[in-house]
Amino acid sequence: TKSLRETMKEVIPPKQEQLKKLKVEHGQTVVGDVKVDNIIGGMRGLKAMLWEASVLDPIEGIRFHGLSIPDCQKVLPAAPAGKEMIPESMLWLLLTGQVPTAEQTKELSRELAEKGDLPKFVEDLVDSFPRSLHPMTQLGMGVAALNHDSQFQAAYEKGIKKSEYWTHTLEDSINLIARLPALAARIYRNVYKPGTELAGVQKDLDLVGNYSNMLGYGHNETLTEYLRLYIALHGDHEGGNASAHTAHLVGSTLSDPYLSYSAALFALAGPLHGLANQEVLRWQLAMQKELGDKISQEDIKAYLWKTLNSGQVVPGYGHGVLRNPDPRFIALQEFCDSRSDLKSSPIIDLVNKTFQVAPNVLKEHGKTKNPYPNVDATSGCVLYHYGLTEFKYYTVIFGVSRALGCLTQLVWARALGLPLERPKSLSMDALTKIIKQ
Ligand code: FCX
Repeated sequence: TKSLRETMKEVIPPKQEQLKKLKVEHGQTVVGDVKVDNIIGGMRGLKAMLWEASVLDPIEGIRFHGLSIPDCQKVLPAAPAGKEMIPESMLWLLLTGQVPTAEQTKELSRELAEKGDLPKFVEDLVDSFPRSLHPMTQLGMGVAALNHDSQFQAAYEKGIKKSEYWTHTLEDSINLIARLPALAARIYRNVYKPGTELAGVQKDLDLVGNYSNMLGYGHNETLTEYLRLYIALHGDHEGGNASAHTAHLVGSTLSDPYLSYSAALFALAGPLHGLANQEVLRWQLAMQKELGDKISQEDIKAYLWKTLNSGQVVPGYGHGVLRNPDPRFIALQEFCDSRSDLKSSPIIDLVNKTFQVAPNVLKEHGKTKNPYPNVDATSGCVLYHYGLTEFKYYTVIFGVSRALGCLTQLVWARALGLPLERPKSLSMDALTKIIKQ
């Protein structure tokens, strides 16, 4: 069977050809207009970025190299004793566009475990942070510090050909993904369980098997399986979202993968993006506290209106692109439905009940373009159910996941020789001048 590197060497030349052809034959073809609304509206809907691994359809949701989430759940290999697709098989798909065999997936798990230990100075750095420093700040700083060992940076300093950039970018990306569980688990231990022992990386476990074990949940196979699914599912969501776009922008300056992904993590840390999963749980628990045990649809409706009338958003609902329930939300709901303990969990029940009511309330409210749940509407609740109740940590798990897509695109950006990103900005006066012309 072919290795990941051999596969990449095979799939890159046809893509380079495809790009060349696009440039030569269609370089001047118009694919859309730029409206003033796009310029002042956060560039919504503007087709202005190349992103190879996934495309987001407003109705169908995300597809990874053409495969929908249910497709991926069918074909992507699981952990040896598990059923859910694992991040390693998703990473292989994102990078190569091909579904890996069980053997290829296992080999990638082995490589990641082999490379999973943190350098001592990063352990010391993370241990020196105050416990009160937000876990996302710690994660971003830890990832940036890992660039001490960047192969790309070392090779660039020595002087390498542009055509070789991608190989070093790939090595850095693999090393970074391998080290994320140890880094993220160390942050969890330091902040929430200080003084307790932290398990080491076990060479025979898959990436999430190790992560769950280091978090102290290795004994809970359902939670470990959930984390496998969650981390594989969140891996990529096309290029325009804030974290992916940030990684792409920073990477386009030839910053190494560690610095690029560190920057992306600080975009993920915003409440309108990755922090939403922490907000959802806070909001649902406040609802539970206020409304008590027997909550009716009318109660939920009234609570939703209270949130909206106080000028706040309903966390976990709405999306910049999606206009239907997020298939990632559906996949996580199905996971819960298939396990009796989760099905009867009060917090998961409340998420379900909210889903029955919220879309109509949001439609009536009439502001959001998408009244349906996004993935964050449910993602934290299973963690909460199993005792991982520290909300502030939830975005870190998202951060372990999003590396798959952001780093894949960095490899492709280097393989395709994509240039420095540099859109044109305008002042309002400059814009008005153009409008008057
Ligand atoms: N509750 C109340 N109002 C909402 C809303 C919600 N869930 N979602 C959007 N709106 C409002 C917006 O605030 C905006 O109001 P304004 O005109 O007064 O500024 C109006 O509806 C139009 O927004 P819309 O175009 O539909 O949405 P945007 O693309 O601007 O924003 C996000 C998309 C996701 C930021 C928005 O829906 C939101 O704030 N949702 C709640 C937070 C959340 O769940 N974030 C997670 C998103 C995602 F999954 C991720 O990236 O991680």
